[in-house]
Amino acid sequence: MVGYAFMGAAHSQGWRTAGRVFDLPLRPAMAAVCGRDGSAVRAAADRLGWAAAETDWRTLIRRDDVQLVDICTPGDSHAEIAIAALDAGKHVLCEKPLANSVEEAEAMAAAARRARARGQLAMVGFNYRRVPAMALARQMVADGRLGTVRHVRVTYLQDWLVDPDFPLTWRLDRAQAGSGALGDLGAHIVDLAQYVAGEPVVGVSAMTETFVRERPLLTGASAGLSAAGGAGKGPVTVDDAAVFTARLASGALASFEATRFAAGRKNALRLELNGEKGSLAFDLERLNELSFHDHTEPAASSGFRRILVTEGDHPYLEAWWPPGHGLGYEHTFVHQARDLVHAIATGTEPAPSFADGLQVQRVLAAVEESAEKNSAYTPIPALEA
Ligand code: SOE
Repeated sequence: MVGYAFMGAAHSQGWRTAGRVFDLPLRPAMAAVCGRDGSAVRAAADRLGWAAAETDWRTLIRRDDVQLVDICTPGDSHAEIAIAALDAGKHVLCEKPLANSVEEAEAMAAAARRARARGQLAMVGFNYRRVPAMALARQMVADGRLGTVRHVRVTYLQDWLVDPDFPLTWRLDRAQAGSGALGDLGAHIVDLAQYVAGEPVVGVSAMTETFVRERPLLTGASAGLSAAGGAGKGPVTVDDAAVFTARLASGALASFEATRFAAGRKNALRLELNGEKGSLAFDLERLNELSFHDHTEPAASSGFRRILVTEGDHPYLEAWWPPGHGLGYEHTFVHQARDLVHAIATGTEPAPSFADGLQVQRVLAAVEESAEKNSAYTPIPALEA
């Protein structure tokens, strides 16, 4: 693994746990973790359960005991590390968004295609696909329970930037993060909407905004989403919020909102789909539940009902707790590790692949282009076959 902060800790949890809960065809061994600061990375290795620590990712990807490289760094290093790791013969898991630009994502998808021919796999870490309720929602849509889907409505709301004195962390620097709420949160909801609806976004009309354009410079390190600022100020070079409407290939209309300015909303990802035969609704803050309205039932007795997604025959739940004993955020990373291990053992293309990550990157770029052109409708180029 490269990187060991918030996402590195979450992925480590996944690698530590997957083989202890699920019956896996291969057993992940946590060989080495890499970071630039020697003593900090050694401490992280001990804390997170990695056997060794490295301070140079180039050394890490050359290790004979490394077969899979998990990239949990800011977006500006994804392309270089992923392409080098694939070229060195390793499988790769890369945190979302795949890259900071479409050009980088194209180069990564091309490297993944070449590596696939040699039997290597590359996957993007869109972990919310691995919430059991989301996998169930996708199944229900695919099984026709909603009929033709007309609307997809998704919001991803956080509030850690409401305070204008929150400092300039790497997430607010375009050079490191690529974009702001758009790439960090918008990427998740674009992927999730497409995954659940089973249809790609084909065009967008967007607005983005940076509400606070200067912030205190960071003093010290930032942990998770918290950080301290000093006296001087610097420019925010990413969006604080992105709002966009979209068309899906099927003709459904979708709306997306990604913001770090929704006071009181900590990690509120909500999704609703409306179809001819029914609707589905989900709220990440109640992630063991899925609401379903069956519109084919008599109106007098129909309405949204709660499906408690904790049954042994719900996705991923065969190996967890008895019904009603729910799961949380961290389990999505366990499921991600499980799915990738299965893909590697069977040699099947993992989902989401780097090609899927590239397609999301094109949607993000189209959102930025549309916002620059006063919300002009901007089509998304289809993936080459
Ligand atoms: C910060 O906004 C963040 O940690 C994202 O980067 C993650 O992808 C998301 O899962 C939670 O919020």
